Amino acid sequence: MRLVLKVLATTLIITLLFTFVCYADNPIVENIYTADPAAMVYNGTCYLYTGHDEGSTGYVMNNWKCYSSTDMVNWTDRGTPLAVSAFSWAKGDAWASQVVYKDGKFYWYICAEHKSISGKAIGVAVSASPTGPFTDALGYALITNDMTTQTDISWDDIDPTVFVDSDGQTYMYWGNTVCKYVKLNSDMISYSGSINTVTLPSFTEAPWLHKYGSTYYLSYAYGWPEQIAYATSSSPTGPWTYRGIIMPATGTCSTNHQAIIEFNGQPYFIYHNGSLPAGGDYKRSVCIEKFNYNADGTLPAIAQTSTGVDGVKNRLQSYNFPTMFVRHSNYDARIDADVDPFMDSQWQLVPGLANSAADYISFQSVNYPGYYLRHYNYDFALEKYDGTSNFAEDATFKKVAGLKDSAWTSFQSYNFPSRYIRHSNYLLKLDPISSDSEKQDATFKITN
Ligand code: FUB
Repeated sequence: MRLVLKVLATTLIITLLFTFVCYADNPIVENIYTADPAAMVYNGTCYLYTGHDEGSTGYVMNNWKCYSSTDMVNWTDRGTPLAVSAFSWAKGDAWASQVVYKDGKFYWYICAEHKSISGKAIGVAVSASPTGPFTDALGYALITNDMTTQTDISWDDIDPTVFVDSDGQTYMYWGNTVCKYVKLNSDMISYSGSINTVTLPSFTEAPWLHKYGSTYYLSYAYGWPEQIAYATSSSPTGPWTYRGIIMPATGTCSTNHQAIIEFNGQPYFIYHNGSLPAGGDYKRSVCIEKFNYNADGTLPAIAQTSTGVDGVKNRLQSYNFPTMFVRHSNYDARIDADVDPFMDSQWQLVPGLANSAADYISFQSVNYPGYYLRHYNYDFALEKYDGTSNFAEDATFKKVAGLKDSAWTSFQSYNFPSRYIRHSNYLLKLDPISSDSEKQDATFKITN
């Protein structure tokens, strides 16, 4: 009996692990909500530092997380090396942060709510290791709200990004509504000169400074809901030339926050969205995309995907209209030829949301991560998974031999097993299937 219980417990654990860890390539962390990524490459390893969303209706953020990887696909949880409680002057709001390496030490620049000076403030912790332990390097905040008077808001001193240039000079940019910067001293915990400001179109927050070749890139969250835009310069202090939007906003959360790095010669764009089940504005998740610079050094448009760095994208080809593929279109679902954008017809086939046993699958949209194909009144829609069992059942299908041709595939509803996915007048429906033409309409090929 004990053994049976043990086997059952092990099976349950494996099932849970499979459900929460294995199937989705984005987001990269699925057991908690993570936000505001920053990343650093040190000694052949990429270290990813994130915020930790614990709220539902507002930001509840008490600590920062660390993950590491040597291939950008498999990530090791390095725990919680830093919390707001490490800063005696801070009282909450572990907002965006960044870690950089300089002269044998790791410096973690954070923002948090100040206990006695109204508003957000920037502090710095230090460690001899990228994974900590980190301790407050100053015992007080480096930047407080009373030092900056360009705007009346109390949350303008947030989102520090720190860049160590090849000559060793270090720069810190930060801000909300107004983008500011200082030159840090070589001790990394003080700065020289005055606080400068930079004018960027529709600057909201989340600056990130990096260099590629001899060009400096200042990317940032633009407008609201936030898109990610960037500017370039031949100097780390500007003047900056605005270059446009890199990543559009998506429906899963209003903020975005990027980190742009290169690892083993491959550039990566790291950001957050609300694509986990029940995810949203205060339950965000860190995701990663590969990209390549354009030949002229400009950044390409980068789409958010569910498949991330190495996930498999599939298409569903119609049996009787073989030039047509299942696509989403205005949150509806249909078959179409010449799908534009192509990604509207790409699906990530993941274990069924209601049942992850073999052959049960769900269809996650590749370019609308977190959105799944579900039936509703026997019609189909592309909707954000809200974590409910009702949604999960409507979005789960059993892969069976094609009803018209057993070399192809048909998809049987999980909660209405007498019905199958079919197209009818090019629209997807969930119908009982009996006639030969219905069998053809309900038969598909899973292709690339
Ligand atoms: O996570 C709290 C705040 O939301 C960050 O500091 C901003 O960049 C935005 O992502």
